[in-house]
Amino acid sequence: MKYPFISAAEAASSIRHGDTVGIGGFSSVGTPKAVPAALAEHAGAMHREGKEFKVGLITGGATGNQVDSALALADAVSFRTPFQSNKDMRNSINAGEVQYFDLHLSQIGQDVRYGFLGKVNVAIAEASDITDEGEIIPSTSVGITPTLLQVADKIIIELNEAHSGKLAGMHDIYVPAMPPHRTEIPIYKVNDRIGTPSVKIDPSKVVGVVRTNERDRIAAFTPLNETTVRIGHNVAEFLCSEWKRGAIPQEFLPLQSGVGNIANAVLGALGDNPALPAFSMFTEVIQNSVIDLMAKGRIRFVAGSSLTLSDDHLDMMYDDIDTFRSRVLLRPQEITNHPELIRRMGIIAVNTALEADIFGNVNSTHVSGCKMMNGIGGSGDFARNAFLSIFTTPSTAKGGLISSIVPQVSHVDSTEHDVRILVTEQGVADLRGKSPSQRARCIIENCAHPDYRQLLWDYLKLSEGHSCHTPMSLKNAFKMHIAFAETGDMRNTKFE
Ligand code: 0RQ
Repeated sequence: MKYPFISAAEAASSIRHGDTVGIGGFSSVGTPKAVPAALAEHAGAMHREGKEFKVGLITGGATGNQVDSALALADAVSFRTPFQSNKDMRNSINAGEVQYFDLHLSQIGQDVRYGFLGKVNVAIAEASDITDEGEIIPSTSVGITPTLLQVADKIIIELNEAHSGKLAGMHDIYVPAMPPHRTEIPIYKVNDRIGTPSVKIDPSKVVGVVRTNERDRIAAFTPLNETTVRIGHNVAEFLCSEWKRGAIPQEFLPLQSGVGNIANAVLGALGDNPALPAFSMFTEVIQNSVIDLMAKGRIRFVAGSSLTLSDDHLDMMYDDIDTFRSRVLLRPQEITNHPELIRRMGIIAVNTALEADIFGNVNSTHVSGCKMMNGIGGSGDFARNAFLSIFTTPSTAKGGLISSIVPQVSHVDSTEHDVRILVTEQGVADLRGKSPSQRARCIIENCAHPDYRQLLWDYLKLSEGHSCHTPMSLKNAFKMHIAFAETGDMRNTKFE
């Protein structure tokens, strides 16, 4: 071993109050585990001595409990970017204790290299192996780890022996050059390899290597229900009819699928639809359903940034690793989500909305316009640049008290210009080539829940006819949200 072995506590003690710490990992996997926990303990000890201790936290995406819960509960984070999906971190963000900024996931790596977020003092990254030359083979995700290792002053490596010897050869590491010297990214097909299988680092920066032997703990998905099954079916039927009429090429196009329960259900429905040909995926997160569909021969190849798999699915892969190694590529999120590549290869993107308005603007992040849920993730990267950008949502939330179709979203993540198709369990709204008032009719008719349809027609009627392009009533646009805030039920809305 080229680098010294140290304990997690020794590693954590090299981190100072005020440091910006870059922690590797993506979509809750491939994140370091021992050092963040030790860092939380170190912060707690400093606080008990009456000393200040907070760090800025930059990650690739979601990091799981070992990082976000531990550090949020220890009150050890000053700022956080770009994506989280952890209850404790979410509470700290919404309480104003952590300054959080939400960014498209394709941008965070380059923002770090551009110096937009200041200096990164320490990078902590999980490796599955370290080569004899001292190069790092990442574990189950790549995220922005290559960038963090490149820019940080100090490097701490967690060598996770639970993955050692399994993942070598599955990574394709490529970091674009700095403008104005950047050239095209030479990926023309999903399975083109352009990078290296490991990350080269400067040995003089390495503080030490901490040994671990622990898998990531992936939360179980909520079982499919009637609503998610219907949404999946509607997406699959829509894509099938587009394919049959020749709007999607015969060999089909690569697919991106978002995170969460609904995305998992949609992918399952697409894969199991016998009318559709087997397809490839160009996505960020490789979820359980992808491995199931690969085993059935329905997905030919997948490129993503993380293997966000439960233990049984990771075992399935490890048991047949040679086959999977030839059909799975793990790349930095800057590449998996790159606008140039998404547009070039004609990706079909399917992401989830919290709410959508009758014009097709989508809110993926903020409950009632103010409370952060997770972050925009890669949904914006894909939605803007996709061949077809589809958003899905159940037509209601919280047992029908909330309509997910509203006159005006309370926060905008993907604009009406980026949303081509909206799907709920009620049906499909194809927004292509439609004006705002045509879109409003199409969405109310096809996507709104019957309990809310008349309310939305009423809104449209009183907003139209005062010589404007987009039928909108400033007085009434948020009345449904206000009714929920005041009475706990959007059905109590009274328009003026
Ligand atoms: O709350 O858990 O308390 O019941 O929101 O909703 O229906 O379980 O949906 O798990 O698929 O997540 C948009 C959050 C959906 C996710 C979002 C409440 C609802 C529930 C979750 P409870 P569901 P999902 C690429 C793509 C952004 C990032 C992204 C997400 C909870 O998909 O984070 O797209 N997307 N990345 O009850 C109030 C509403 C609501 C609502 C739902 N209108 N108002 N609450 N909920 N609608 C991948 C990456 O970026 C890595």
